[in-house]
Amino acid sequence: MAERGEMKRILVTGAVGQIGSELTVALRQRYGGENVVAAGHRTKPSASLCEGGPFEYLDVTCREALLAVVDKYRIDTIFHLAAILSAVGEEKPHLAWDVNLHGLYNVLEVARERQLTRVFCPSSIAVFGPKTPRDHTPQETILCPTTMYGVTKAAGEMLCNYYVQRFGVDVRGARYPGIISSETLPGGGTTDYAVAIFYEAIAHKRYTCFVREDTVLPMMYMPDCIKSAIDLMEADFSRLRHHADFNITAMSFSAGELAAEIKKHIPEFVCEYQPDFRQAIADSWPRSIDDRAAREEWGWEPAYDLASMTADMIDKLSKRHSEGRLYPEDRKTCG
Ligand code: AKB
Repeated sequence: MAERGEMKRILVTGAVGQIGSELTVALRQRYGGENVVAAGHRTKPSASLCEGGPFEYLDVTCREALLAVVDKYRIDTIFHLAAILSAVGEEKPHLAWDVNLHGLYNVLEVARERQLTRVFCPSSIAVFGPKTPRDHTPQETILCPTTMYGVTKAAGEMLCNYYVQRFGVDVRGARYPGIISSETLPGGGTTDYAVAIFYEAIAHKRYTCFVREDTVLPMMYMPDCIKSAIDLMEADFSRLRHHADFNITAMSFSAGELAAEIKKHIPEFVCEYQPDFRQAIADSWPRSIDDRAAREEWGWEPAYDLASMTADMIDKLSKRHSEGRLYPEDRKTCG
């Protein structure tokens, strides 16, 4: 394995998405605005994303376009976040296959050809399926996903690990649970209810949840998600026994427990439950995760639990609501 360089010029694909919009800001604070190129596909970026550093429109399924951006900015590190999530993936399985696997293959090939320093590609709890133990799901266990998103993420992990072993490309990634965030809404996942519930509780004091009240899933608050991505990417390679498939979690709760926690802050809040097709997806995923490998190999430790995450979400969204800019579409976009 070649000596490992530093991350100096970073490209973030999917930078307009839920994780990308906040990770780009954090990376720019750490590595300098000009050194972090944000790339989005179709959605208009926020003004702050464009103003903080370079922005490019990029379709990751087009390798020439990706290569052109990598060469233009002399990129040495890619945080590859562009992906189709689980619920949209069930509605558009062919698109999920194309974006999630063809896009990743392009990123890995460009990384191999241009000898990039490092690649980050998030995986998901969606790699697991109904045959996987659902409580404290072990690091090494059955991967038999039943969604197209899960199929692409499981195959993607294996492809990344192959590039590590076969070509010496330093690819890293973790199996993220549902991510709860206050800045950008998630787009088309099964765990989206855990974000939507906050917006609706604040705007309308009511929410109709699309999974059952007793549905338990692993979750993580965005500040922990950002910290995990940066910590994993800055970890000493020689300590890593895993690469693109770390189990990772912060908390587990049912939809009913989340509603009850929100009610502590907004007593009038009422939550109803009308499960739809996403219930079957949620039922195929773990309830809780054993993330000891991540803790041991790169020091993973979350800061937020259900109570502290809920208090912070309500505080942030209430302030924005009082200023008339609760939803992302109420905020300024780029030219
Ligand atoms: C989804 O619900 O599809 C994602 C995920 C768990 O990867 N949030």
